[in-house]
Amino acid sequence: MSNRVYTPVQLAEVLASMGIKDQTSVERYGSGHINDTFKVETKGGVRYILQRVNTDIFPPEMLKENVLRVTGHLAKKGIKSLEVKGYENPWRLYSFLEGYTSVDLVTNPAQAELVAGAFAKFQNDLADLPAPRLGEIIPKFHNTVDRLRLLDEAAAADVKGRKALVKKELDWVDARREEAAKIVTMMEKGEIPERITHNDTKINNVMLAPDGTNVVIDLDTTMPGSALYDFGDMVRTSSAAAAEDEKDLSKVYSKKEYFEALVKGYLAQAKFLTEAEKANLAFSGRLITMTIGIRFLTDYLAGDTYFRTAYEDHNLVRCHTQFKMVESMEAQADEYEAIVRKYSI
Ligand code: ADP
Ligand code: GN1
Ligand code: MG
Repeated sequence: MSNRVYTPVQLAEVLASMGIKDQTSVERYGSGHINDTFKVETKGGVRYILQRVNTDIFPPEMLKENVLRVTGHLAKKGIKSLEVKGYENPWRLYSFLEGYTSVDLVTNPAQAELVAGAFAKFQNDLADLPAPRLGEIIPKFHNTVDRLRLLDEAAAADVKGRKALVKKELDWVDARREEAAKIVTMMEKGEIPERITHNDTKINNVMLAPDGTNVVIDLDTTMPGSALYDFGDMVRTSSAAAAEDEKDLSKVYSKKEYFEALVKGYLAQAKFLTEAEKANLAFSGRLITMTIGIRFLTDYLAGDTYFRTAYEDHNLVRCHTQFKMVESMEAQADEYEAIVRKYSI
């Protein structure tokens, strides 16, 4: 969790180190859970995004190299991406994407279709990144088996005495352990290919413009992974009827029409997918949503050290929405499989 407080003097020093001296305001910005993000306004009217990378989570030098390689590759191909204006670890400065906005919740199917197409194109745009292999920023990031191991460790340690409060949630997880290894095992056997993937395909990591253009941002977890994890995380966030931390669970479910739009948008662009990948698209939504739910539960048990929280039970509330989303996807599993088949032909 990063709830650090910075003085105006500290922020001014950071900006000065990157050549910016005419700022008129530097304000907290966005709703990300990991990094510290600021919007910088200047006298000349040019705006920037200043970010302090969370170095408890990211190895800063590897991250810098990955981000520079990815943005450099996209720029060379003429693809609009984040523009790095300064990078002095752990701080970096991006040009502000003027005219683009991000949303935390999809409000119509067209938006879901667009987001899915954007992430598919992003994967395609990076498929020809020259060697060497991109650094594995957070090893086993979406490895559900390993996430279960970490949950078990946190439950055993029970540092905050919260285990007794989450018996129901732990039982919920236990009932679903069998499915956890499926994609990991298929990747190990070479049945599902490794690709360069974004790994955090939350809806608010695509900036949208009114003319329908978009820019994929938050490149910190771009690394070798599986297309299925990217698609699954889209289903988690872009088929959701309510926010990730909605307390009224009756409002939380996976919307079939948004799921269909995601499949349509993704398959229209992701021509590179193999049959094995297509066959697991619907499953990936359930798996990744469960995995993120497990991560929220783990952080709750560990005392809220990873995700930024705004109140005592924030991580538990987030865990509940994720588990409810999984239940909703489970209830619609046959329909979701049929939708994937419809667009796979
Ligand atoms: P985090 O890793 O904490 O999620 P992000 O890089 O996603 O941080 O940034 C948080 C939010 O800041 C984004 O959701 C987006 O709204 C905004 N943002 C990030 N980069 C830019 C940019 N270059 N221009 C405009 N807004 C941005
Ligand atoms: C974090 O940084 P942000 O808010 O885009 C997290 C993702 C989770 C997400 C849950 C590096 O993403 O993996 O899915 O929160 N990022 C990292 O909202 O752990
Ligand atoms: Mg983000």
